[in-house]
Amino acid sequence: MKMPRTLIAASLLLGCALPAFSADKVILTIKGAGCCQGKNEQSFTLKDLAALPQSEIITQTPWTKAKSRYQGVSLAMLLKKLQITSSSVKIRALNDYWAQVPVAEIDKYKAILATHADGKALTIRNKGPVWLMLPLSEHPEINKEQYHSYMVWQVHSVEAG
Ligand SMILES: Nc1nc2c(c(=O)[nH]1)N[C@H]1C(S)=C(S)[C@@H](COP(=O)(O)O)O[C@H]1N2
Ligand SMILES: [Mo]
Repeated sequence: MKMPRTLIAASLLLGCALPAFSADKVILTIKGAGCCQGKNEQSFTLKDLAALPQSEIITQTPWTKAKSRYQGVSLAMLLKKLQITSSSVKIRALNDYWAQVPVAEIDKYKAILATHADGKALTIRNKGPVWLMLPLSEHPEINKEQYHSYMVWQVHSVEAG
């Protein structure tokens, strides 16, 4: 069937109105020697992440005024599931930013890879699609520079070591 030109134009326009990533696009890759059933890495779409058990952190951050309810997978759970046993992980952003985060802190404070804030998927503009979230409001002792530096936004990969 030949598609009318106006219909093509309309779908292109609609395409532009959609978010910069869809539920089926890879947004996160976990890497590590021996990780992921011997594949050394595993990639996740937003849909894949949403299908895993979800955790929540309700907190304020230095970059957001009001408290929000952040939802996503527990990073400790994901590392365990993928057999990553290193004592730290390198969390890389879409830009050149990265942070080396001790797994002990990830475990202790139940860090999450937030994909939603107040029920809405995080967009790149709003520090998504993935933002490493820590419970700053619940634990004022970690509301400081060192821990802020762990809170990588626009995360695109997590590497063992
Ligand atoms: N993607 C990304 N996440 C990031 C950063 C960054 O530059 N890019 N800076 C980190 C550091 S070192 C800290 S202290 C805070 C800095 O936030 P600010 O630049 O708003 O002060 O966010 C952290 N998360
Ligand atoms: Mo920082």
